[in-house]
Amino acid sequence: MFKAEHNQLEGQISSSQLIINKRIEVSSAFILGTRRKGTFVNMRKRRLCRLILLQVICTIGLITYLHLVDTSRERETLQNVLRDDNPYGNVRFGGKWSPSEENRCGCSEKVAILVPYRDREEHLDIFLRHMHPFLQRHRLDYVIYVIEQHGEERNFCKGLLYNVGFTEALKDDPTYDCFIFHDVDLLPEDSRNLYTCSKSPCHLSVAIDKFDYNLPYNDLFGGVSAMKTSHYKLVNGYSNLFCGWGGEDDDIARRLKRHMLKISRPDKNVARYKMLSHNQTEKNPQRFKLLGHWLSRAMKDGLKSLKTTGYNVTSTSQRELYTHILVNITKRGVIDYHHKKAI
Ligand code: BGN
Repeated sequence: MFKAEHNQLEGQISSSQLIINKRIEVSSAFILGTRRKGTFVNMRKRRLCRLILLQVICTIGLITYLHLVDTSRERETLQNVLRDDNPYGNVRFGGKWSPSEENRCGCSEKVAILVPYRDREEHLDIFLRHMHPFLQRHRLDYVIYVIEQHGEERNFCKGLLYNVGFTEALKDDPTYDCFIFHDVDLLPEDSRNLYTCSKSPCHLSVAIDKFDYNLPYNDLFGGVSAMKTSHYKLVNGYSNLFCGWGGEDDDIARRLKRHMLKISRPDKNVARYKMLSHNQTEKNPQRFKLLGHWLSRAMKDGLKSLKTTGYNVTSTSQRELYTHILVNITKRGVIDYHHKKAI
C-alpha cells in the first residue's frame, strides 16, 4: 500500500518536473528569440542568439568603461590646468615668487613689476590672477608692486608713482636688475612675450586689441615697458609733473633717445595684449606744454627731484598677491613756464 502510494507520488513529481522543465525551455527559447517548430527547439539558433546577447552585453560594458576612463582623464587634465593657473598656490606674501633651483630659466635676473594704481579694483583682481601664472611660466624671480595714489591731487600722476615704486622697491630689495612698468588694464596674451630686460629698454605692449593689434606710432613707449635698473637711473626716471592722461611715456622716450638708448620691441605677433575696458581718464591739458620743455627738465625733474615733489609714502604692506605701496600726493598747481621753472 505504502509502496504503491510512493510510486504514484514519484510519478506525479517526475511528470510535474517535466512540465516545469518544458516551461523553462519554452520561456528561455522565447527570451533568446528562438522559435520552436512544434516541439523541436533549434539548438543552433539558440546558441547564435546567446552569442549575440553576449556580444551586446560586452559592447555596452566596453563603451561604459571607455567613457569612465575618458571622463576621469579629462577631469585630471582640468585639475592640472587649475593647479597650474592657481595664483594662490605658491605665491609668497607680498606677491613674491621665485623658481626652484632646478627650474630656473638660466637667467639670474630679479624682476620688479611696477603697477601704478587708483580706483580700479576689478582690473587689479583680473590683472593679478592673469599675471602670476604668466610670470611663473617664464620661471622668473619676481615681485609685483602696486603703487596706489591717494590724497588731494585729483589727477593720476603715473610717472611720479613709477618713480616712487622704483625707489621703494629698491629699498625693499636693492638687488633688482630689471623693472617692468605696467598699466593695470593690459593683459599679455602670449607667453612668449618675455618679461626680462634686454640690453636696451624694451617696449612690450606692441600690439593692443584696442588699436587693432597695430602700433599707433613708432616712438610709443606707453602701456608696458622694461628697463634695466641702471638705464632707469641714467635717464632720471619718469617726469614727476605729468598728472592726468598722456605724455609721460613720450617724455621718457625722449630721455632714452637723448642717452642713445634705442627702444627695442618683440615681434608684434608675440607682443599682443588685451586692454580691459574702462572710461577714458581725463586728459592732461598741460601735456603738450610739458613735452615742449622736455629737455630743460630732463636732468632735474624725475628721480632726482622726487623728495621735493610733494608726496609721502603712507604705508607699505605685504598683501596676499602683491606688495602695496600707498602714496599720498598733494595737490599740484598749474605749471607756468613763462614765469616759473618746472621744479
Ligand atoms: C598718445 C599719448 C601717449 C599715449 C598714446 C597711446 C600724448 C602727448 C601728446 C603730445 N601722448 O597720444 O601718452 O600713451 O597716445 O594712447 O598725449
